[in-house]
Amino acid sequence: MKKKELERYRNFTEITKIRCLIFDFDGTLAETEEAHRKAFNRAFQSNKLGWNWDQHIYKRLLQVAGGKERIEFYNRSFSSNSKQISSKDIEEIHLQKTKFYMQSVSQGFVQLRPGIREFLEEARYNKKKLAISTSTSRDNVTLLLKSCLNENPEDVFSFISTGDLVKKKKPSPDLYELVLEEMNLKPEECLAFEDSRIGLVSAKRANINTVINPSHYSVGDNFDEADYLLTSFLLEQFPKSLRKRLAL
Ligand code: XBP
Ligand code: MG
Repeated sequence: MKKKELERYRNFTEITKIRCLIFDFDGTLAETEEAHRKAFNRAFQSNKLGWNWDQHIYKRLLQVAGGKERIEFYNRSFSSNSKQISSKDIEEIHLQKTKFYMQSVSQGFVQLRPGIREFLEEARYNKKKLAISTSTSRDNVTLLLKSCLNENPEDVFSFISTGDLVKKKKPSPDLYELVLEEMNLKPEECLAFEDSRIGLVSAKRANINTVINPSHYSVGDNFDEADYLLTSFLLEQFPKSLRKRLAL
């Protein structure tokens, strides 16, 4: 796109009214990845795999979206041929991991990130539509939101795009494109909120302007293409340009 056209496009997207805020889930709405990591390790232990993902390796593995895909990647890349496990085993181990993760959510070990609850309330009060775009499963989203928001997720989010609904997870744009399609929205009418590089790339490939607020595991990632960079979801700490864009 020529410089002039890009300028015109940028100005156009800047003036289009934001109708929908699309939130990533893990790492954005809530700091979930430490609970996921511990659940993976519990599942590896109960299957006597001899695997243990510490925080260092897990930061690298989070470049692979999807728990099952992450186990497959680790199995292919780090375990010797003799110790490689079958895709049936991976399926079973991921189911066990999800059970352990859901236990920790039910016990209250995972909470919304500071400011998220108030941000969602303010956005709804100002008649913004809300949506979710996440590589995790619908069950994981439902359980956490029910326990943290005490509301049915469907009453808060108009559409919840989850990993089980698309062929390609992040950084492919599929999860975000599904939100646009299902809610009949144009990319310039939306803002995406993400915590990771693969999430940023996914939203940008769907031509959606993206706000990044790094999470515990994504601090230091490359967010060059982000339209806004936050260090907090507390509204009073949003840059003025973002509050103006959101009309909040
Ligand atoms: C984060 C993910 C998920 C979780 C693990 O998704 O990539 O895979 O790490 O959950 P997002 P599952 O940041 O897009 O919300 O094991 O259920 O995949
Ligand atoms: Mg995320």
